[in-house]
Amino acid sequence: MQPAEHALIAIDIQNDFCPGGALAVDEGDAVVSRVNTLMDDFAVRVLTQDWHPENHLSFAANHDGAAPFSMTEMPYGPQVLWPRHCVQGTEGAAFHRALRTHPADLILRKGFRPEIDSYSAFFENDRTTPTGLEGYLRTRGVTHLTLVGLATDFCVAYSALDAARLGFEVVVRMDACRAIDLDGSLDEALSQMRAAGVTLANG
Ligand code: VGL
Ligand code: ZN
Repeated sequence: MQPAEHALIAIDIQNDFCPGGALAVDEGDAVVSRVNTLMDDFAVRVLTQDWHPENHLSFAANHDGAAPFSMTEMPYGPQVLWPRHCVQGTEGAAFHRALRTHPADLILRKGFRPEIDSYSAFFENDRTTPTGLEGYLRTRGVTHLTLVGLATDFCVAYSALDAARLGFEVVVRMDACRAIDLDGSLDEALSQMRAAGVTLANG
């Protein structure tokens, strides 16, 4: 059992990021059993859910003629245009059916504003609009985070980098994460996390 100030944050283990989903991550479902086991080791457990409205501007379909996985410029910087995924209330947005959700203390939803994407569990993609998670964790006395889930190179990495910047001690359990790996995004995310002092662990 981890000490009381250590939290487990499981990022976006949802059907659309698992095989057969709209934005499937290779072996995304392979993280489920590891996360289910890890949950018993932590006193504080948070699950996040990517949770987009139909008209979300991260969807290629909401930009005339744009192809999925192409890039666009948003007021807050470059943004990948994704296939439509994790639409609020759909089966794709639901947690993987084998994920143990009952032990979670908090389920945090993000990406619900149509005009701004939110990879990180802490800030939206402008890197300044807070989700509220920092306050939740601090008021519970949490100082150490273990991050798991999908996808290593997007929502997990952005969350880890923000958490490190906020002063949390951060471990990413690589064996309980899987990546999208779009144009070298995984290598880039790994080097950014290492440079930020995030510990990349394997079991
Ligand atoms: C994610 C792309 C778009 C993720 C979410 O959970 O990593 N990636 N939305
Ligand atoms: Zn998304």
